[in-house]
Amino acid sequence: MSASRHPALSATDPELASYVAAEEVLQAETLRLIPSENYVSAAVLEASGTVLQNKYSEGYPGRRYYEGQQNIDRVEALAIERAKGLFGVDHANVQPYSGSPANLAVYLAFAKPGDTVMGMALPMGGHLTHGWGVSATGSWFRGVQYGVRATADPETNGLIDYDAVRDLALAERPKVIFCGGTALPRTIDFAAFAEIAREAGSVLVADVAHIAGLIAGGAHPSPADHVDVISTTTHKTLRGPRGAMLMCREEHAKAIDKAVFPGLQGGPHNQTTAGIAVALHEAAQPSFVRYAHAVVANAKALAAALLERGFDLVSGGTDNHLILIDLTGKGVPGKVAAKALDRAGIVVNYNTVPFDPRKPFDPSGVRIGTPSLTSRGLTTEHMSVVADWIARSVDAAAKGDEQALAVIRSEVADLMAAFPAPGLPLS
Ligand code: DSN
Repeated sequence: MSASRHPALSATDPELASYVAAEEVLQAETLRLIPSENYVSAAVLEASGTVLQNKYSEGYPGRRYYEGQQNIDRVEALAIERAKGLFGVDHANVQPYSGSPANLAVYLAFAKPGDTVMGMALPMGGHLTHGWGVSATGSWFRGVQYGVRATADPETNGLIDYDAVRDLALAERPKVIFCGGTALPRTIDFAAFAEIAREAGSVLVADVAHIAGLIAGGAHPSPADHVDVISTTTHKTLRGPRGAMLMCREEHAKAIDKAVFPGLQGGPHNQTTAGIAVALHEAAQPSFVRYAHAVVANAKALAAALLERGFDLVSGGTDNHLILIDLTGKGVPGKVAAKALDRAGIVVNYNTVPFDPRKPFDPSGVRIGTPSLTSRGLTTEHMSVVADWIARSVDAAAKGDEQALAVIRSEVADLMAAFPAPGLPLS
């Protein structure tokens, strides 16, 4: 970080400033493929680092426990109105600190400890907070879990088994059903989940953290007409600061608000609320519609290029921003591949694949996505180069060829230098 960009920080704490500067270089020079990450705009960065940081604001706009909220109320009301408009919902709460607290608030609103709750199993592509055992949501509640199909038919293999979801829901009658997840490359059928939840008498929650930006931009169907609650983080495809929102029908508004505050949290992070408001404004622009569709087009092109290079993709491809690669056939464990890719300047995360025989800390797959590279302006014409780099890196990992990884790293840095990253001064 140059002193002119953050003069006070550089003067006060040069050591910390040097770490931020190094991260800026890393984010500028590398090809970031983690599907839950992105680049926020300079405007979102600015809004997230303001004097709004200095305020305590327990309560909601017009109903606070502290005075001096004239401006904070306006900021939060603006974020709420923008969320309601963008997602077509009756009510929005923009205070959850992040996705996990947001989901905890949903349980607090609709279930009691010991109640049965249902979600997709983590190794199948769900999330810890969807009732998985090591999470509080799987120990304070009785979590029952669904997964994806394992069939010989490539048309259905790796897809959510809606018949099994229905059978489980009707057998268990969970208080809450979560749909959505963190490693789902295919479109979620919210209407099918709604039908199941109605039959089972369950509250249906769509956790759209990964695809919120695609929904906002019209590149994935919206759950708004089908579910009771929408839970989302704000920092993935939505391209906002790290935070979360809960949105719902009017009938659930009081329960959701009460669960977030005072049920679970204290004062909202007002500086984050401001960043969310800016991100929602950006996501309402025509350019964001183009962005959301470009994310999906890039992911489909990248999936096709990987298939051509002999990669095995869970579900055979993607409908959204995310691709889950099963590396079993390549003979390279996911962690080994992820670390080699990192040395090649390509940032991914190792990930379980459905029915993974390996352990979560040493799984068979890597998870990649296109939100960040699309934010930098890469298009479908670049995806064969990206697939080549991935193929060469995995090959180099198998052979222990560090020189090959170094060559790829320099090629990656050369291309990325031509595509400045939003919010970054370097590149
Ligand atoms: N950690 C997020 C992800 O990477 O998908 C989910 O919470």
